[in-house]
Amino acid sequence: MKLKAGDKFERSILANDGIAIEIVQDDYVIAYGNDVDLARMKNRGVLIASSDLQLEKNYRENVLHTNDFPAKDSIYHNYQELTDLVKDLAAKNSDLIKLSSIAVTTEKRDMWALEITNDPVNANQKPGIIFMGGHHAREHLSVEMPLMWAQYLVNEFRNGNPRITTLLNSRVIYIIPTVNPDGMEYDISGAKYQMWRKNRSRNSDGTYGVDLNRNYGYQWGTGGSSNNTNNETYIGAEPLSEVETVAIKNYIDTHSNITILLSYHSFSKLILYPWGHKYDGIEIVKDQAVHKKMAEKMATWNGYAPQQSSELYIASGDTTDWSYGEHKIISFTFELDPSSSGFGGGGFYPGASQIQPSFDKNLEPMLYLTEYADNPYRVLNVGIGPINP
Ligand code: 0X9
Ligand code: ZN
Repeated sequence: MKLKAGDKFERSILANDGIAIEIVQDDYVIAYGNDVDLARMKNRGVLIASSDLQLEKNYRENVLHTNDFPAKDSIYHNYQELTDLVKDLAAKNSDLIKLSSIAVTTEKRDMWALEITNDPVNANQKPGIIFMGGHHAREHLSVEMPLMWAQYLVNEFRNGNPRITTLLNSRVIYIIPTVNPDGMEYDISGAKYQMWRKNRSRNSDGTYGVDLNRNYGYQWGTGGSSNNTNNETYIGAEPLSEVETVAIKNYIDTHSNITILLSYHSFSKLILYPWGHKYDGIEIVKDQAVHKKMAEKMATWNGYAPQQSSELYIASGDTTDWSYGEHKIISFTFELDPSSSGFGGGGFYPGASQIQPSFDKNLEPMLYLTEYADNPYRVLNVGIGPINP
């Protein structure tokens, strides 16, 4: 649906009403809504159009598959393929990768974490950085990025790439390809994409799903999220009510060497950083400066727009407000390609051709963040200093 909203304040009012905003334009936003959402928005007087023709066209083109990606998107990994890939990669590179299951989801799927370094025994003493994808079920491109990153690191290390050798000798890279295994499977479970966002928890009233990016425990439920179990941005019964978010929390809590976090989402081509739950910037001046400087630097490589999360709209309980708020980890959300769902953009389902270009443009940002994991504040010194082993 197309909804009237001319600034971050008007967008936040919609976010407060449980709407998951996907595209922000100067005077309107696009969001996906069910009939109840549509009626509510009509009542509010903000409904411009109930559908987006291009979106519907994309949707129709993706029909006629069963329990897997449609043929044209088969290069994307379903859960079994993802599991096979990480197990195989870890088995063949046991000197570099430790694979662990950090939780078992409601539907009994393992949530995989890879720990990649050239010195697994002393991993915890090395500066760490964490990459994750797939918080939102339909954002499949966000799962491919961390998967490709893991493979890239191993391949380039084996090829003797000196930059990667230095990185794996001096850093530990934690990769959680999907935070929402149940949701990603559900999204491809029918004859067409389900356009699903949340996980697959059974709520007390029989509805399904909690928005994992509203369920973290920092300033949880303070805005831009919904108490309504049916809504896209349902916060859950309490902070960290979900096995998936608890798994991430425990993993980060117990890896105090992690200094930087990147959570992949899609889409809109943005680089976001805290705060998301309020309009104020980060109070600690040097932390605000590091986020801003890093975001702006990364934007020169991937062409995404760097900004504070709440410039988009207020949202509380997201990953990065928690990881920064709780642990002072320098934290980013990337909203990957495409920029829109219109004019062949593809929205959540941009197709196979988008995977490699998205990885290529985000490779330098990932390398950059990893290099600075020893001390992100180094970016505040002029120039890019040498890597600190
Ligand atoms: O709303 C979200 O969870 C993220 N966007 S998405 O389209 N992938 O759902 C953005 C979260 C960024 N945080 C804030 N805007 N506070
Ligand atoms: Zn998302």
